[in-house]
Amino acid sequence: MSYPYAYEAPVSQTLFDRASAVTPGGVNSPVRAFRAVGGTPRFMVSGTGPYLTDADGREYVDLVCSWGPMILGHAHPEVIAAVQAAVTRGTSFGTPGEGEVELAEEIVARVTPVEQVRLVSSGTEATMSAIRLARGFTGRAKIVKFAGCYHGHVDALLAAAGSGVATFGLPDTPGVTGAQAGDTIVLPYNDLGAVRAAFAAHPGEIACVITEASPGNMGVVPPLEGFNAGLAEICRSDGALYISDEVMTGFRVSKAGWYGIDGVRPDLMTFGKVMGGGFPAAAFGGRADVMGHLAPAGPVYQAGTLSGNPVATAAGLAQLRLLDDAVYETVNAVSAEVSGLVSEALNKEGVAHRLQKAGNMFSVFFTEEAVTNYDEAKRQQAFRFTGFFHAMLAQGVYLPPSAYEAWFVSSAHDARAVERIAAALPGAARAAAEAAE
Ligand code: KE4
Repeated sequence: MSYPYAYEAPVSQTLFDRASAVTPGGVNSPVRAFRAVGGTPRFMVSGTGPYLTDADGREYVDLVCSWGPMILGHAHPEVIAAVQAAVTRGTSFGTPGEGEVELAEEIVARVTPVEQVRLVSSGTEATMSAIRLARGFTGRAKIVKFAGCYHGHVDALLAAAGSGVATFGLPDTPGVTGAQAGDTIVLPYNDLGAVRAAFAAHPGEIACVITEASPGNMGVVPPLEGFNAGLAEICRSDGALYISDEVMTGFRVSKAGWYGIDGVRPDLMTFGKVMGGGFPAAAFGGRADVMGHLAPAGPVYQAGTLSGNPVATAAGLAQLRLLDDAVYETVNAVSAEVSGLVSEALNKEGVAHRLQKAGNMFSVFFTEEAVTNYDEAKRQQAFRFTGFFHAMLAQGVYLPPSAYEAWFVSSAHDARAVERIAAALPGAARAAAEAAE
């Protein structure tokens, strides 16, 4: 099948060769390197609305949206204007500023469990700080996370499951020591029995459970009915803190993130992506009595040179203030339309798949079984995603370059963009059908 774009991307390849000479793997974040799907990572030069344009001058409909932040589409004029106004007043003062107060007030107003919030510069900082705060508040060392959930590159959270259900984590990457992973218990997702067993094995010793509010980092694997509520109850009865990581879902799946969907009240929450409007801004927050333990109010140290940066907070505030009910209705509708088209195309080619959604986030697993945890996710025929990905890329649709990521749309994905996606799907579904391991 001939496609509008050749497989080769010569200018991106030249840039990738240059990047690889000075940056490990040629990228500043591993998933961008296309290692899971092969081929040349596309070096993007601009974005507007639902579109990205790469260094070879090729335009794509973007279904990554910078891994979630660009919910209004790229270069939204009102976000750009807010940034332009802020940047002309200076870029960083290292002092408190009104913008960070306004952004904090916006988060507190939207998400009821957040009584106090601290701004940071990345989701990793947010989860790292929340874990430290939970340990400092409870005086306990152990933490629970779930296999397949990603919370940023925090040492204690880069742990793989130990040998048994309630045994301690093993380092999941070189550089993380046994001591750093040794207090982390890694459990199967969506398994409250395993959580109860871990707490029974370590009563009064677990500082917190951290979970993605609705996981998107193993592909989209929503919590089963009652799972998050069960976590909150188990934590409450043992005196541990329930941390809901909403870096991906926060302000994306509703005005109040996943909390706005399931209403389960965490003790602490983490945010990022959408709240930064495309700039490095993230946050963690929750119960005032817990947050009050943070320096300088309390003894748990946490800090950041660019925390609450005036330009980043201007971008985040501008974006959040534009995210009204109408925008969420649009994003939800576009997501439903696109995901429906994907499934329809794969069904026409007889490709076994599970389309899984969490609000307006979705992803495709090439398997017939429902995917409720990471082991089940890994049983999919991921080689079919590779063929599907490259067929879409060659037709001008940019998917996440991994079968284990969420797909994202924006309110800027209009009928023309959806038509472009629909036109590319038959060829991609055929490529998935014809793919061989
Ligand atoms: P950052 O440190 O990348 O800002 O956030 C870490 C993080 C924390 N929690 C959740 C639920 C997340 O999804 C993330 C980051 N997500 C990935 C996408 N799977 C970011 C993309 C990347 O690593 O390049």
